[in-house]
Amino acid sequence: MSKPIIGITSGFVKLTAFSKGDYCHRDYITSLMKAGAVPVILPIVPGPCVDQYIESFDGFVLSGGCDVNPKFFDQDPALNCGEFDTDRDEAEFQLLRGSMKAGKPVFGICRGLQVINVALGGTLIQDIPSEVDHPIQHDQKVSRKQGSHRISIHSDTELYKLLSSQDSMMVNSLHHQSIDRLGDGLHTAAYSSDGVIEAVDLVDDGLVMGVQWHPESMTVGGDQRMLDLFKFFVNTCSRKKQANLEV
Ligand SMILES: [Mn+2]
Repeated sequence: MSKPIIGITSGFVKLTAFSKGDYCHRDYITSLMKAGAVPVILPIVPGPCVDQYIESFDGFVLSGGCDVNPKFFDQDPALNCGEFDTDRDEAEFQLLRGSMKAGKPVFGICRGLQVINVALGGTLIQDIPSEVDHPIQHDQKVSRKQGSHRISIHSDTELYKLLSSQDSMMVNSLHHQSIDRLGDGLHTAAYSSDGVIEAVDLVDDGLVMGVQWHPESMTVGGDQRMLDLFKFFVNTCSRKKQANLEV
């Protein structure tokens, strides 16, 4: 069977007055290819394009990027909320909900995890340093290829199983927002020592998972367990693709 084709969402960036466009960090591409998929970067525009993406691709990575507009969880922007892109928020909510309906796997990374949570009715901590008691450093100063803080992993999760029953590990950390109240059907798969939720999966599903760290950069840094995470996702996409062909 041919390799699964995975769409990766992008962010809109302005480089100069003459250069602006749709951006996706190369590490997502490299990791998905290493895991056996064909990656495609998706320009993120709300509307009919997204529905066509869902029909055409075998799974989706919701990538990292700017903050989520707090209006989507009924809050005004806190003083330390960063820039947001409302069009991207809406397009990614549409992509997630449509993929769930169509049974296409979704892997949310960093902002992607937060998008999944808000799309399912959850709320976010808009700025960890000002809203969490005794926060650890979630905006690490070392290379994004290496882990900087520890997470604890719940033993009743896919994450625990696919990491060979490890109950803790080191992850990198490049975020200042995180999940506050969980969205419908989500449960916590991992958390850091200050109580910040670092991974979720969708109860009784196995098709939606999200992590707050950046496994794509640790994979490129040579971390085998992070590559296993991508292989798990890509294998899930292959399995679903096969099942859809047989229908
Ligand atoms: Mn973190």
